[in-house]
Amino acid sequence: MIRRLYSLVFIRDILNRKVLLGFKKRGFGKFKWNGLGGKVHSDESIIDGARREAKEEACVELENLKYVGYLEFQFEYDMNDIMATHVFCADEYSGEIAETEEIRPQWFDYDKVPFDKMWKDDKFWFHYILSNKLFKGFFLFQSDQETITHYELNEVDKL
Ligand code: 6U4
Ligand code: NA
Ligand code: NA
Repeated sequence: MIRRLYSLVFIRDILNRKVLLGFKKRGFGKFKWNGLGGKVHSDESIIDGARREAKEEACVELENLKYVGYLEFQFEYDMNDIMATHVFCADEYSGEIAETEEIRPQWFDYDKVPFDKMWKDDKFWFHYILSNKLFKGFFLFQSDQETITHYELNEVDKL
């Protein structure tokens, strides 16, 4: 079993109760709304990878990332591979959020998160993002990347 490291970052505007999502224009998860993020490179820490992806995908610089969740994704087309995804939140940023070749970023009200256009697991755990709770989960998808065959999800005290 190979666990590949990924980051997933949600920028929150706590005051206005909005969260930043990115519409993925290409690659894995194309045409879905999701957090920013991607593969962690072998020469960087997970948190540095999260920071780098936020900058590459939406042109934002993040200082204080909070580690909020750990999710494992597995797809039936390759049972040897697990996407070990470390989830972060950021409540401040510098620079100007901008669209890139990979991502079209947009703010969503907490109560208007477009779950029908996101990965199917997101509606299970997104409330943790909005309520500052730590979580761990595992989701097994069928090869269509749409159907969840099995999942486990828990709030945790520490990650
Ligand atoms: P490239 O284009 O190869 O450089 P990179 O940006 O490094 O890609 P990418 O975008 O393929 O990596 O990483 C996948 C992203 O999708 C990570 O942020 C993790 C996230 N992800 C994968 N499966 C997911 C799922 N089921 N639910 C979810 N996010 C998922 O919410
Ligand atoms: Na990415
Ligand atoms: Na990327």
